[in-house]
Amino acid sequence: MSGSIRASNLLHQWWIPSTKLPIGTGRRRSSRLPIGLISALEARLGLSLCLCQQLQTATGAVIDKSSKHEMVGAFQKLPMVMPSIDILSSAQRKARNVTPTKGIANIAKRERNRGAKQLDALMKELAVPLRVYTENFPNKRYLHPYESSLIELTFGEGNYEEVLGRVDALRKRLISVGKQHASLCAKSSSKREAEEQLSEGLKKLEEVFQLGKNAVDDLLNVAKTLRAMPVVDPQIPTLCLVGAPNVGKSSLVRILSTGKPEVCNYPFTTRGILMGHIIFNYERFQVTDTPGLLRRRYDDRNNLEKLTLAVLSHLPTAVLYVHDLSGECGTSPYDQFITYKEIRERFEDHLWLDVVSKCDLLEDSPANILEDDVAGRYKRFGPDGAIRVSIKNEVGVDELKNRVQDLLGSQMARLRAEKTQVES
Ligand SMILES: Nc1nc2c(ncn2[C@@H]2O[C@H](COP(=O)(O)OP(=O)(O)OP(=O)(O)O)[C@@H](O)[C@H]2O)c(=O)[nH]1
Ligand SMILES: [Mg+2]
Repeated sequence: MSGSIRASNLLHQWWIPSTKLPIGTGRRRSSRLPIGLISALEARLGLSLCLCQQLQTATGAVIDKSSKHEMVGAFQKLPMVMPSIDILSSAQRKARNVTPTKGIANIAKRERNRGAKQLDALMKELAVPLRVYTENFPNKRYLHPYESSLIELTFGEGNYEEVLGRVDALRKRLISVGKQHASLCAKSSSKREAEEQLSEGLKKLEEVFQLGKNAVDDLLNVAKTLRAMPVVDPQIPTLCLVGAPNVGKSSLVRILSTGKPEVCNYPFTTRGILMGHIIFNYERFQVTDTPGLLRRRYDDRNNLEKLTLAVLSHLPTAVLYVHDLSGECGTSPYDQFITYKEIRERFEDHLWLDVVSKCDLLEDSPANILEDDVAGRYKRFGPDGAIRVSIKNEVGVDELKNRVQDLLGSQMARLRAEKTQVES
């Protein structure tokens, strides 16, 4: 990240509410969006993410058997970063209050002593908080892979480390300049020279800090962003809604859980991982809504799509895969089929439930053509065993809830078995 500008732009983009998007409204019935338009939308939106935390859970253990429990939840333990302006003013105030060592009768000596001590104090007051930050912000290599992916997809590869590197470089420069000027002051031959050296040293330290202070403010923004990310407890069974953009994932999250993600008739309404909770028989489960997946190679996917894949890769979720066979969503059933096959194969070990959404639109849908191969059957019925749901007409909702409850029950049993295995 080249300095503060990139970081602050990034963080600013972050919160562009999707309601400001140029097309579509929730009331419009039809929006067949061609892939070209979807790409244009993406370009317009940038690849910024909006990670909203609707509900926080206690942090807990990790499914990855090689990881330690406390590895999840690192973002909630980040040190509080003070704005650079506050660090500077507090350091200057404290340094000014430093008095010479008692009992020095000689005026020149006393002034030398005072000057050197004040410069030393200013240097330390500026450098110590920076050391605390660089030592306590986690090294991405030791984070849980989910949190590590969040950092990478959020700030871009290497940018988190780059901000920390700039803070550390500032700390080192402050120490070097502070020591040099304190030493010059201590060597002054007169009271006047000591005063001049002190004033010169204070000015120089302030200059150095002013020059590098953006690094501290960037780190403050990084910390704010990371703390606001959703906390997922991998010990609690989690349902992850996956599917192409605009197929009705968020609508299903709204009826299944406490999560209230935005629902709109355009792709990539959901721009981050959203957490909700679902209670069955006094048992609490997590639900994550994710950004939609388009038919394309991994390298061509945007960071929103990669975020969805990171959840599936690194968290022990059961999948609720949503298919819109009406084509209303803007992605053709065939393209959904191709993406589905890829994701299903890639995450074959996940517990899984397929849902065909918007079934109120299916009867007269042009996608209802008879073809007898796998893709043809998919276009008519969705994957084998898929249940049909319409939020609009309230069809299949009870069955969906029952099947989700069963799925999460199985996920719970699986998590318990894995825990027992790890413990024994
Ligand atoms: N006719 C009909 N429309 C539905 C149904 N469920 C959802 N929709 C509409 O489909 C559109 C997209 O719904 P969302 O829930 O935002 O879809 P999404 O998959 O979360 O979309 P992204 O977050 O953009 O990926 C909205 O206009 C919904 O009102 C349904 O059962 N029937
Ligand atoms: Mg959504």
